Amino acid sequence: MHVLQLLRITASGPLGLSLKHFSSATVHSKTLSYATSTRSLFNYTHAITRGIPKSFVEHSLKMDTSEQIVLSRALEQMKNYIDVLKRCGLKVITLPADERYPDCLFVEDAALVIGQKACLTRPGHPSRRGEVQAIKEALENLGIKTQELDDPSAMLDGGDIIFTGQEILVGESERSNRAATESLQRVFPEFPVTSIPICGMLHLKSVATLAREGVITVGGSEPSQEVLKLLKSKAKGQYKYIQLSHDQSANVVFINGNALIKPESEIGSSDFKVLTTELQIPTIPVEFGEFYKADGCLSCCSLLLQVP
Ligand code: CIR
Repeated sequence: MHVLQLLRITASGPLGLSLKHFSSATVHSKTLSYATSTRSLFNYTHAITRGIPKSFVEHSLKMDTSEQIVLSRALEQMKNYIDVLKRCGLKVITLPADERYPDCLFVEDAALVIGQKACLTRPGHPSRRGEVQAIKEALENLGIKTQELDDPSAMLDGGDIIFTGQEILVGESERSNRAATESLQRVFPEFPVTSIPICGMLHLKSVATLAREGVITVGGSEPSQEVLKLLKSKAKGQYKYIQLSHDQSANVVFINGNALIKPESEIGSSDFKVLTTELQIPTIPVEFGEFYKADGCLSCCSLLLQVP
């Protein structure tokens, strides 16, 4: 019964994948029962993205400033990213760029959306706080209710949040703090909110994501291995963990039965092979090198929504 449900969804997916594509997959039974019970939480209809301001090139926040961003390439990569979102069946709403906010294209950081409820964040870096208003308006225009963090000392970036369907994992980082975790728990009392203290990376999602139902990918650096230990000991749900060599390979976007991953040219053949074989769902490589220069991961440029 579970197998049939999973196959049927995939077979009728927007990419027109065949049953054959899936028939050889061996899916762990725990993962499978989880997949069927939380499936609807990861079926999206819309995505919000945002244009790239010219100020992104010189003024976006960067941990390493040695590599120059090429705007024309970034524009091309964003166009391709949006095309892929559309191929996954999403209607894409692209908000205009705002020159005052060089990092405004990283819309994931401004809200956590689950079903028809959104929690607006309070980005940890002051230069990013003004980005949230446009996201609030866009969400409300789509009929999604927004709530704010109720503690003025809370700091939160969406890049620190992994929603697994079973719980909300929050990286306690330089951008997100314990007050935010506690406040987020009050906004989403229906899910446990679990705090994961991290260091040595920008966001939790810089090194770990939910790559499909019940499966978390994790990077290979030493700080990522610490994250893996904490996830294993603190997360309340049961997950299969896929370990990769490079941190950036671990940021996967799970959309309507597909996994957006980085291409072999950006993550190397070994991680690419692991992702394309072990995830056991269709994988779509998306070039993202220009955004990585400003610490952007694949997930950061879209907010995925279920619009009724
Ligand atoms: C920043 O430092 O805030 C941006 N340059 C990068 C944000 C990336 N956000 C994400 O991956 N969720």
